[in-house]
Amino acid sequence: MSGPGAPDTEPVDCHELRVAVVAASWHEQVMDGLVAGAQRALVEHRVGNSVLVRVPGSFELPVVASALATQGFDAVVALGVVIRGGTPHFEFVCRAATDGLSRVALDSGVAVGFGVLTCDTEEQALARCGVEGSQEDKGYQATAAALLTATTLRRIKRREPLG
Ligand code: DLZ
Repeated sequence: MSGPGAPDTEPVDCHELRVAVVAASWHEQVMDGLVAGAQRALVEHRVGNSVLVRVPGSFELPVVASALATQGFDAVVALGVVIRGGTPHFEFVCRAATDGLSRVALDSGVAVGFGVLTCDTEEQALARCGVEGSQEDKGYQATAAALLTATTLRRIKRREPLG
């Protein structure tokens, strides 16, 4: 699931939102691309209040995202990359990150952007992380999705018109 079908939305003004980006540290070049994409999205959506928190690996994303989601942030963007090796470790880390981040969103009611790449090879990850030569920019996309979701949640809570 990638590439074609991603929405082409114009950045909206999110200057009122407080946003946390939590980023894993494995696979430095890919992570640098994802973090840069997230930061570009924050600027384009005029987010003035944001923090970047690093964690060791993607397995640690949910617990830190959960802590941030309960500290008043309007959106939490989780960034990581898991690359398949020769052991079942890949499945365990991917599932922990995916299930954990879904749970954080549903339990907290805070918008969580899912920017975790799960790839067979580093080449696939580099093609998706927004560096020169990439076809996709998943750090930007995950951040834009979290900001739009946070804006919608804010409107629902304030009983403002939707749509
Ligand atoms: C252990 C591990 C492995 C094998 N691969 C990755 C990876 O590709 N991407 C990633 O973000 N983290 C990886 N980790 C580390 C785990 O996410 C976690 O940090 C450790 O198991 C310690 O809890």
